[in-house]
Amino acid sequence: MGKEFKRHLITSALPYANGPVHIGHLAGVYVPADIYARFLRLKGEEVLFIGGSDEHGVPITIKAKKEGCTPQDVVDKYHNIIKDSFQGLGISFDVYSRTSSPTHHKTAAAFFKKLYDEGKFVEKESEQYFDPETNTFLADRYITGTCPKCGAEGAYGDQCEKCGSTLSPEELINPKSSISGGELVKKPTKHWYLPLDQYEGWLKQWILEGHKEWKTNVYGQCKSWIDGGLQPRAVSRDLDWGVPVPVEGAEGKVLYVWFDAPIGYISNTIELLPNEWEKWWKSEDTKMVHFIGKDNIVFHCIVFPSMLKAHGDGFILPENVPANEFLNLEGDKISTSRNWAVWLHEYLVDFPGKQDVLRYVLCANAPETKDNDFTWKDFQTRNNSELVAIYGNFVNRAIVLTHKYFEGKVPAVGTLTDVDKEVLAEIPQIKASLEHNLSTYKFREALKDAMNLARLGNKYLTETEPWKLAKTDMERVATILNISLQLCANLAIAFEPFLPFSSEKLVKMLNLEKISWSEFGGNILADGHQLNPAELLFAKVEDAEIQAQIDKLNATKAANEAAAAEAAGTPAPLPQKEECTFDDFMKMDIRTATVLEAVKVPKTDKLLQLTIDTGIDTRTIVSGIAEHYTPEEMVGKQICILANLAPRKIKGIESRGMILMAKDESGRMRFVTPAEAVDNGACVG
Ligand code: B3M
Ligand code: ZN
Repeated sequence: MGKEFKRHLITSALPYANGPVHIGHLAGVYVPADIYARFLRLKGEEVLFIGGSDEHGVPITIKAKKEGCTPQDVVDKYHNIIKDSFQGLGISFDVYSRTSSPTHHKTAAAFFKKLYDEGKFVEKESEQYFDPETNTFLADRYITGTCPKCGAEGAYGDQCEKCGSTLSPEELINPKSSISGGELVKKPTKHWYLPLDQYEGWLKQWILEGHKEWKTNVYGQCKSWIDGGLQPRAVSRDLDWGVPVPVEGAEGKVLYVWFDAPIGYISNTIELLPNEWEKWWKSEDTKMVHFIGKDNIVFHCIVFPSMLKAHGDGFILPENVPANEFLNLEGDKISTSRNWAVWLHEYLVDFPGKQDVLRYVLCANAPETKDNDFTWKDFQTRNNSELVAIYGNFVNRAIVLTHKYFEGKVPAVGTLTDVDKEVLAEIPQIKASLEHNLSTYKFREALKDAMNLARLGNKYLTETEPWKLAKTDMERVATILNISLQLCANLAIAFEPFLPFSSEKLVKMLNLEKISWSEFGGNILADGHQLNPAELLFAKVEDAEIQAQIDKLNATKAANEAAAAEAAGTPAPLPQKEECTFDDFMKMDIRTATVLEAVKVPKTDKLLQLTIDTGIDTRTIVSGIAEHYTPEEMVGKQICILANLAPRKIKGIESRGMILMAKDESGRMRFVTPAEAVDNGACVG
């Protein structure tokens, strides 16, 4: 399988610090990267796993404007939320820093300066939109106007959110500044461009010839970019938030966020290992792998490598970029702006101690080859019928029975039967498959392998039934439990990259010091080894927990629909009221009745005084429906009333009950009537 490397540099995309991390980020980038890093560490490899927040770029400045704070406040807030939640999920970064750090500013500026000094950039002046009121050039996002494609108002200079078209500010009809609301003028401004066209031949060689083994989605995107012809890319922007362009005459200009962010991988290495970072970045013995989502492919496969190549100085290039597709949520695209997401920091609060369940489900459903869907029902099923029923159940039975029959000491094996031998022979086979899949970034398949090992154990115990043999054949029981416990120890290793919290628990139960990949495949526990008491590895996820999450999403959906309807000028129905109990409902005496007489209440516009036959009596009800019905329209109508509403005096008239009316958001009111005539006094409910 190609070259042997001495060490592994693993990077994972630096999330923008303008919002928290959600399950889409996790499934696409951080869970697979962490699995890979943990696997290699378990194998005893030298590993460096780099993470950090991407704290520059226009979205952060927009967020700051919206929230009325500084960009620094925004990134401080989200950097901490993101960092803590990653830690909570066991993402095992060796360093998690940020691109607003002084080390990064210094590193990124020096990188730019070297390319600048060596004439690697092309300087170009172009006409850009300028807002005279705020005296600034505007980033595409700050320019709004009418969409040329669908005619929607409020389209951005880079995209119309209504029809999804990618736009350039030039295409917008009647472009305005979204900051001042004012007219824009065009003004010349100078920027530096990385001439990607000059790297085309080299990229062709390196990727299209040299990396045919890359995932088809990644290779395909690279090929279509390169075949389409590469253009010079601006690497600076007129903006006041970012790394200042470190050359004279560049006041008010910063490095383009996609120029500085990947350098963040280098800066974060320098921050952690100021004296040793070069061996990670400049040695052919280092294997670098970038974990990213599909929207970042061009930057990691084409732009950043071209930057590294331009820099010279022996920077290595990625050996692989196993980018993933996207994860959807309950059939809908995950969206930060629509709050359609499961946020990691909220999950950790809602499901304490269940980090591994999320890791498991996200890996099992990882969008490795196509977009995939996360549903809460699937989350529950995978937990209850896989983690609890197979893995957890097996481990629990093996350890509990050992305590029951052998005082928690690993019993020695006796004569092995064919069944025993078959089970033992399967362990190294599963290991080989697992190792192959992990090494080739097929994490879903790898997780299946690990689960197959648990299935093997579960099936073995179910078939051999040691609890029955305990009455007659203790030697056989000893053999079965020894083999089962060896399987448990192997499972702790096999699952460690995926489910580190559970492996740690299992290692404790098995009273092991440390586990390593090299032990995987054979006997790990010595005869007579003392186990600790059994604990449950996984707990069931109850229907109510799932319902609570679904309710939360439904509330989001309702809020989004209301906002969309409001924007479109059609008011949406009111959201559902607070829950009431069955008993609350049963207290209400709702019944059918017929209007006998109706008159307007004098000196009012809204009130009718109605005489009603309720089936149990004849009574007066005053109702605010005069704007919707004339007295004549009401007479003879069968209606529904709340009969036991406490009597109230309205305009001096005692009203006993209330007429049930349906009122829509436009304010129109209609009384509620049975579909067909029924006796007066029939109870509704
Ligand atoms: N912040 C984009 C993203 O989160 C970007 C990644 C930078 S990696 C150097 O999708
Ligand atoms: Zn549009």
